[in-house]
Amino acid sequence: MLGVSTASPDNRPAAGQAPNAPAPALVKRAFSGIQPTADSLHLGNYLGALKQWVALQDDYDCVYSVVDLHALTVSPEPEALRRRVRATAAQFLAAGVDPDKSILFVQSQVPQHAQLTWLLNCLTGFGEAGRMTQFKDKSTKLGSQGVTVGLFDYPVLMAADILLYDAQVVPVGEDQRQHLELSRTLAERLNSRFGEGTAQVPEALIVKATAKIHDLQEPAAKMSKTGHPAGIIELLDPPEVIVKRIKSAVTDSGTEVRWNPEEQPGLANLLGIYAALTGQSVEAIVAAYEGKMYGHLKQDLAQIVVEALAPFRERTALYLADPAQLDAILSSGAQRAEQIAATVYGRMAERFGLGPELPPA
Ligand code: AQP
Repeated sequence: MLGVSTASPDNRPAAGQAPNAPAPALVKRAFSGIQPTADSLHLGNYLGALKQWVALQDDYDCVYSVVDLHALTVSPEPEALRRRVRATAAQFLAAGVDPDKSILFVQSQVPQHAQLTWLLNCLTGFGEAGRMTQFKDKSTKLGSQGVTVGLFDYPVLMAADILLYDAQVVPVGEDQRQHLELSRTLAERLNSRFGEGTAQVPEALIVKATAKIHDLQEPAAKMSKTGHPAGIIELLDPPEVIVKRIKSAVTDSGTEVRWNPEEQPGLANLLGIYAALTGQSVEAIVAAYEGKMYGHLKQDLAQIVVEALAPFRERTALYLADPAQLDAILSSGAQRAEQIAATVYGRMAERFGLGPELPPA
């Protein structure tokens, strides 16, 4: 926990506050999660989400989760899921998530996520959930035989993740905007049905420049764990793979380096990655490559990515070499997360009429 807050660490009301209301915190809370659906995260996950997570830690009370219940929607092998939970947590830590500042935990270790999902299911319209574009895209790819109720319900579980921590901000990439809107709608619905203060209405924190890192082979699509393998840069890729992927990235027609996302989306994607990793503006990069060819830019960018990811790979390996320490960090994080989640779930469940009534506020 960071800075000064009127809320106790578990967000219980301070003395003199109504027992059945969210505690007003001076320090805003951020929540986000990433699915353990691959052994390595990719550059889109890092630039779109994880980088913001790390930056928020100094100003926000941060809660970050390896969302393994979400990963069940792609039917992983049990052993692969266990391995990826640890690998994903190790990558959060290697990227700079600090367990002394932030709560870092595995979603399935806090039972209130599944419990609150049920309550929210009973407030979510079937048509409303069916309009989620990610569900439509994924279910089209899977075909009717492969689509589960879990995949359909994914955005409701995500709303539960966020509302359980009274989160004000949710750092995510552009692809999660619609899901975030549903979380906001459900929070507002809880407040209008059961009274203001039942739920905190969250805001998406989406950084425009890195909101959508594109697939290197298919620049119209987002870089994705389930995309074309040659279109992804995995954070744990060895240097030779990174160099090969960047050199073979699709860069549209033409040879000059310029910023034109509509006509040259492949090149614009490389410029965006370059800018995000070096902190330079796109204009400065374009000016520096005046008179040079795409090949020069790709060669330099490959070096920049290799150098940026080398220490990350080393730190991840160190965390993975000590699974007992990793498990201890996650177990302590789960205890801290559950303290908050139990209080918020209790408040919401009571308003639904579950369990004994609390004394009036
Ligand atoms: N290409 C991207 N650009 C920017 N942000 C991205 N994110 C994902 N891809 C990009 C952000 O990363 C976080 C973690 O996402 P997730 O693992 O929970 O699920 P996802 O969005 O489905 O990620 P993937 O890797 O792209 O997986 P699949 O293949 O399943 O679609 C989120 O904040 C997301 O916005």
